[in-house]
Amino acid sequence: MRPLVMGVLNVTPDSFSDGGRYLDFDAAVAHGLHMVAAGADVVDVGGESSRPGAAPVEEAEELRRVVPVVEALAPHVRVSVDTVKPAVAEAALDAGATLLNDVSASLWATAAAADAGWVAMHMQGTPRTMQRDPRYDDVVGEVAAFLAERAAAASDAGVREVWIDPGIGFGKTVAHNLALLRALPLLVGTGLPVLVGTSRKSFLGVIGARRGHEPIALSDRLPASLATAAWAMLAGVAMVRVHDVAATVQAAILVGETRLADLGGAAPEPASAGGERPWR
Ligand code: HH2
Repeated sequence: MRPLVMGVLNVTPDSFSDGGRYLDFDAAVAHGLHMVAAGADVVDVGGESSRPGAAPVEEAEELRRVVPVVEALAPHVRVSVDTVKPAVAEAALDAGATLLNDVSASLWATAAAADAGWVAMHMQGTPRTMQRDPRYDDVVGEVAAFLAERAAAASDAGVREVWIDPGIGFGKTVAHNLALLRALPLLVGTGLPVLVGTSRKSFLGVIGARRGHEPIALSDRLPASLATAAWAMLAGVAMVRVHDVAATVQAAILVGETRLADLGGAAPEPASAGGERPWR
């Protein structure tokens, strides 16, 4: 069984990678369907950029961007909605989304009310200011404790499918991102399904550049994106969030086969006794 691939669909003018390309309804739906054809297990629809420095979007505008696209894609694929606004989350879940991707890790009550899955992502600060001077005493310990606390709150509130995500690039330096990637086995060890998004993020451009060379341009970060996705999947994460679906699905299939070979052909068991885990 291979790890899952979540395709990014930003219906925004200003997302850091695909901003402006899918703001139009027809272009957004076509790209969503293209990712489905390429093997995406989930399409993550967002109407507000969370890149560093991004300006907030009015609720009415975010609803206008997101809801029709969710409605059009939901018959074809599992749709998640990437929002921090309860009203947008409710409308998208009503329109057919079944997973709430919450970078604020605060909307679990909304997920519980709709009986939807919920992703708790860690972020230090807000998108507008988060990259100014992120600091931690112990980045891995603090992120893991935060996610465990939010996941427990969501479970107590009745959310039956809780995901955790360390929030690569959200209030983190290059060193913080690397420490969290190295520590993925620890998050996987909680028994909760882990989601990770490294795709095209700027730290890849810094680390992947050869000594003395300029950081790698956004359009050239596929190899580094695949390398980190493969590492995350080998570390046991259940899903990666990516822009380049076809290439990542190919990597996910290979990782899935490798995981099985490691175990002598036996399917991996969940780390905790949590009942059925449909995402595995
Ligand atoms: N990263 C981004 C947005 N949403 N959600 C989760 N769970 N994990 C992530 O790492 C994550 C996320 C940022 O990427 P993108 O959507 O491409 O850009 P923007 O926020 O500019 O729209």
